[in-house]
Amino acid sequence: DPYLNDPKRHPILHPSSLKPYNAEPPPSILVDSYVTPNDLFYVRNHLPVPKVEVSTYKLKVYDANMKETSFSLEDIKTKFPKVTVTATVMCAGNRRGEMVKVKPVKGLSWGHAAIGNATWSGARLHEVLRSLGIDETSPNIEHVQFEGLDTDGVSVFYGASIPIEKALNPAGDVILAYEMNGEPIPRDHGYPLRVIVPGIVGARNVKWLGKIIVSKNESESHWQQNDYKGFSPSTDWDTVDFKTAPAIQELPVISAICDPSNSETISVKNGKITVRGYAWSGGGSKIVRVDVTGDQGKTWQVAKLIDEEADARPYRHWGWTLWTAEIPVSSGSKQVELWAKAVDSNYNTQPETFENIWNLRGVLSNAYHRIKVNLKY
Ligand code: MTE
Ligand code: MO
Repeated sequence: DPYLNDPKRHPILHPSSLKPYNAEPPPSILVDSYVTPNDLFYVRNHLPVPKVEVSTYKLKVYDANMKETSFSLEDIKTKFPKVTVTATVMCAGNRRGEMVKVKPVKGLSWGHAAIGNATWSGARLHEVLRSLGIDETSPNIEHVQFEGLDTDGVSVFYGASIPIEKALNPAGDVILAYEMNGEPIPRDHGYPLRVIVPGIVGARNVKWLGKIIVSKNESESHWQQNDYKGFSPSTDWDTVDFKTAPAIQELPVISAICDPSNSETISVKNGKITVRGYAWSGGGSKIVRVDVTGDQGKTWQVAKLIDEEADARPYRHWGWTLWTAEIPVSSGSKQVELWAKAVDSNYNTQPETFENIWNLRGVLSNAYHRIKVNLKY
């Protein structure tokens, strides 16, 4: 069993698959702290967790001529300044469980906690690349490919790529991270080194980083080419052509209600209930507003944003925004339906329903979040 060496996991995590291991925490945990604790952070593995010995670990970096340079973990820690970036990582399949209600899709049935926010410390990718003479003037480079050390035991390794523009941009804040929330990165999250690509879909944040390849082409991996892409609601498995769609990079704006949870019974105080959740947008966009309604959109309450990144510069809002809203409820009502939607700094907002964003892989599932709760007085 190749999964025998997988690490122990926190019992509170709710698995959607055991081999490979995929799990998310109860959503209410997400709003308890700005930074998600390491052992409660969702886990998305496609393969067994590799057992990496730091003493023999090497990161191999290849330039466009396939010239190899290798770095030990110590090299990455000592040859480059250590920086810390707060960034949210979200799976493209977060909230897929809601899209499935329109029509079945292929993919793990995630709730709304396949997302987490952490501080990541490590070396800046652009400094590592520049130390090898790779920069904006290098010919024939358009992508930076990452390969994980996790393998199916035969020939397949996890891989993904990002555009060179993101990788070389100092304000892109891409880092080769060896710490998560001030601790060595846990095994499930990429020990000893993973790339953190802020604002970009989780799938490109490659864990257990083994190789970096600067190249003309995108990664050839299954997960870059034939997965993690969006399609029209009318595209089905007979008509889908993965070559026609771009790989997901920056994610669209999303939000979710984490407390209360669906069908929970909560207390009404002074005619109001308190609702808490998260909001986030890809590409470094800031969350500027979250609207919540308890009457199907007749009236919207503007949530109070707990903006821990208030001083982040434009296009560099990598961390999520937690929020809280007070929603009036009509006296005596026994149940209320709550909807939440966020607005980002591009004034993009979430679609109302899943019908017209449905896609066969169930990705980019960011329609209004809707729950029903029971009221007690
Ligand atoms: N990196 C490797 N090497 N193997 C993987 O299976 N999964 C990706 C990404 N990086 C994956 C990987 C996906 S799809 C997501 S959503 C994130 O890691 C999940 O990161 P986490 O498990 O630390 O939450
Ligand atoms: Mo993912």
